[in-house]
Amino acid sequence: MRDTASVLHLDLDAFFAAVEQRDKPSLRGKPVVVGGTGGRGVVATASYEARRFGVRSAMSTREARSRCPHAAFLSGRFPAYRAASELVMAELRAVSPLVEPLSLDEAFVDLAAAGLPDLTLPTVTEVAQRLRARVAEVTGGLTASVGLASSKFVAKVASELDKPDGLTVVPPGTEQELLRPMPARVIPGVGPQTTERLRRAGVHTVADLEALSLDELVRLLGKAHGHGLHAFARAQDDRPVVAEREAKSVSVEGTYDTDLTDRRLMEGLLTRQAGEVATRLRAHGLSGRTVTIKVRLHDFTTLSRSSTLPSPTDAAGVVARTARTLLADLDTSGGVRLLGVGVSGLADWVQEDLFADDAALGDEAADEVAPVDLEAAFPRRRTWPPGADVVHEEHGRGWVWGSGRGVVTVRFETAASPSGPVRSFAEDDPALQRWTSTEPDPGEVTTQPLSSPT
Ligand code: TTP
Ligand code: MG
Ligand code: MG
Repeated sequence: MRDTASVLHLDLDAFFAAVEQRDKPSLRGKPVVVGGTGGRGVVATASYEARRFGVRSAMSTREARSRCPHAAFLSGRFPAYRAASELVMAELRAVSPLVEPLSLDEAFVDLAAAGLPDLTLPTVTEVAQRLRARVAEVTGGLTASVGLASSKFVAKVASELDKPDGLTVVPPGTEQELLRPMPARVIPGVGPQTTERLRRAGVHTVADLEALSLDELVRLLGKAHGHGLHAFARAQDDRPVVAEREAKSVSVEGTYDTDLTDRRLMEGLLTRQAGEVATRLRAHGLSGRTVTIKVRLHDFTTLSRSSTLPSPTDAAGVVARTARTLLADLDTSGGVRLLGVGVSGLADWVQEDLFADDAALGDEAADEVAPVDLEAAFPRRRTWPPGADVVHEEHGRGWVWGSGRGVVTVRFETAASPSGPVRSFAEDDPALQRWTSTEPDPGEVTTQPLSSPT
């Protein structure tokens, strides 16, 4: 832990929903829910107006609709979120070379590496306020909340305290005072399981945790976890801000006594392994963008292939499908002795299946997964998902307000226009087209070989 409040944590407010409100003037100040809009869809995020009705991330969209029926339910525009994220990260890197992104909307910045004249509270506070203003400026009005503290742990806790659009500075020396009344789950690595185990031991707050001896904690939670929690409970955290996060991954593999030759069997095994990987990801509250398969052939040649998804996933189905697609490209006719699936590029937030209504794979990639009935299992992307950008020959740019029964309703407005009018068209009206920026489509999957045969 340092003696200056020079670790900055920034997190955008209601990120996906805020981007939607920026680009759809009629939704500003209104409840907006972004996520899967189909029957089994899950909420990715909700605007603060919708949160007032109890709508939360990871809630089923069905539940969200019943709590806030008048909200706009949008299916999400990943390219727009990625573009906004890139602008924000560039602003952070202009402040300090040491920036550690945690997800699209969140990063640590080490102000000790920023070349500031000093690291006193007034200096770092001013840097943080200027940064918040710059973020709003370059993104066209997105707000960010910031925490400043002497460690990553406390900076991250602090950025949550005055959300949205807030700044919390924790003066060095006051960390424990701040943490003690908080629930134990604010500590990194204390997920639902640990929280439950601690609860049964009568531990609810950080102060309760601090009262346990190292021995007691190790007995309760094991050596590594126990030591970690003992330190965190005392606000001790020396983790450095690292610009390139090490490539963490979660993987499962199996070696087989007899060489596998049946393609369907291999696909079945990969599917089961993908399920185990997804379970582990969920257990740690993680998600990742890169799916890798490892295949060792009868002659011990080891191949790995990976594919990067447009957004992080912890969904068994998405991992399994991607793994099977990767397998389809390999010649395994001579037999296989080892198979494995891994997910890397991990983010510490869960991208619930935001695009659950759309096929997560591009059509081309999906076509390669031969043995299952694809159309039934993963229907192709709908043409007019709510919230999608469109352009009409006569009326110009707008977004899909709703569709069904052969009719698409569009609101004609953009970030730069006033709130615009609504008009309906036939679904197959050639004058109406999906509008895409130069960014790749959310359905796109890029495939690149990780390594050649070894
Ligand atoms: P968060 O920063 O956790 O949430 P938020 O920015 O929407 O709201 P807050 O003001 O509380 O920070 O996540 C950033 C984005 O990540 C969020 O806008 C949508 C996406 N996300 C999911 O897709 N699934 C999830 O379960 C969560 C938590 C976030
Ligand atoms: Mg956020
Ligand atoms: Mg975040």
